Amino acid sequence: MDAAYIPFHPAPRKPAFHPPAGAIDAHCHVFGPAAIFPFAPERKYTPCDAPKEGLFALRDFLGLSRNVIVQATCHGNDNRALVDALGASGGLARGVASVGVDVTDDELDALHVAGVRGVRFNFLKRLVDSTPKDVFLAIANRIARLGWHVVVYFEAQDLPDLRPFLRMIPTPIVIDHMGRPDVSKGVNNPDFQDFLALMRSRDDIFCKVSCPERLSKTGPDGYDDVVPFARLIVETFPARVLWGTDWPHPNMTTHAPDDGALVDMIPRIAPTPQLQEQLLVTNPMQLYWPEA
Ligand code: 0GY
Repeated sequence: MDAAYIPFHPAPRKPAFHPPAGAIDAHCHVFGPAAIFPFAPERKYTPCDAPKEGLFALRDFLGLSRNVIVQATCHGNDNRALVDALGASGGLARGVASVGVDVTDDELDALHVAGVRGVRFNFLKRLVDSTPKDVFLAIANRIARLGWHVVVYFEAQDLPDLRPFLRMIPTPIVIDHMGRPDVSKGVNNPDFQDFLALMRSRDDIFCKVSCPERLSKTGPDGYDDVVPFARLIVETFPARVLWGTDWPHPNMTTHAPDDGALVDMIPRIAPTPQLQEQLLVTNPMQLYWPEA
């Protein structure tokens, strides 16, 4: 583990909010254990182990039912820890993988059988070396036959450059962490208005209203400055929002968020039972368990 790395919260509180039956944590990770699933040599950070047993115990403790496990950059394109967790989940987890353009159709088919339903394209320079957009597009075109989607992680200032690329993606798109707005600027700032325009530009773009702990300047436990952003997205696009814990919260520099406090934000960003059902059950089921 890196010297300054902050491990996940050791004892989150029991949330006061009871998620609806079947609620899905649609953004979380598994790390290692490194002794079995080594981190990638090209990684930009080395986290603490955060194996599947911890993730599944947290799911149950928080009153959640299923997980969408997203391949994190510290494991590169080696999806073995992810596939192992999916296999151990008893059908209660689905995955988003990272693959290179050299992945074979047989490898993609095997990932599908394991429970993978998407690939992630990461544009954060502090997390990955950059990949040319035509390589990402080639991958997107390869996975379209499987009915998968593309998960994209970028920051607000990168959106103008990414817009033509996003227009060309032939599958549904899921955007991580609301496109990382600068929440100190308020919801009317041009960057966030651009993000909303992107959401309006296609009816198959989904948004994770996740990661208040990364975006907030006012901080825990309420992360009050993030609420107006998440709530506006939920109320404007109720059929295209997802929620996730982001456990085990890699690369936090200030604090380890209390996952119970994150669950207790849900009724503030999705204030009605119907919005909560869409956010936590209907929408992620449509993307990850469409057959159910
Ligand atoms: C997140 C956020 C981060 C890390 C990764 O794949 C990753 O390593 O996504 C981050 O550092 O902002 O979604 O886990």
